[in-house]
Amino acid sequence: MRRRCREPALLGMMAAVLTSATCADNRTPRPDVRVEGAWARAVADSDGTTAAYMLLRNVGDAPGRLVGLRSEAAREVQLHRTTIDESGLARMAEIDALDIPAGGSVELAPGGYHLMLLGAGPLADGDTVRITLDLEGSAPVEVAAEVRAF
Ligand SMILES: [Cu+2]
Repeated sequence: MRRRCREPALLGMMAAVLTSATCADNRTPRPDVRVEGAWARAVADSDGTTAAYMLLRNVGDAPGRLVGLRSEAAREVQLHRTTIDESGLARMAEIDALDIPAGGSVELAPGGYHLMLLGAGPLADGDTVRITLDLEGSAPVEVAAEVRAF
């Protein structure tokens, strides 16, 4: 249930306090996903494959869900997860979505979750790759990932 908040300046002090309390109680919980420390690995090929990493922090009060990815710098961007199998080999697989808990964060880092950029490059140290994250229940987030050569 949503209720419109009235302009507190038009009301008395007591009414303003009551109004803001009412608005806070009835506000629809929303995810608010912020991105920190985004970077992508350099790639020499013009039609190469590379990975991007970042911290996804949800400062909102509802769970966030990453459901789509796109970039003008790549033909396709996929969400991947790396796991180690019984023989110690690293394998990665595409996953459909990634949940970011309310008030929590998920790290995309080498050896774990990452974004896979297919049909990307060349990307050199110091370049910037722009990636758009599509999230359920909130506006898309634009990410500027710094390209690093390591
Ligand atoms: Cu991958």
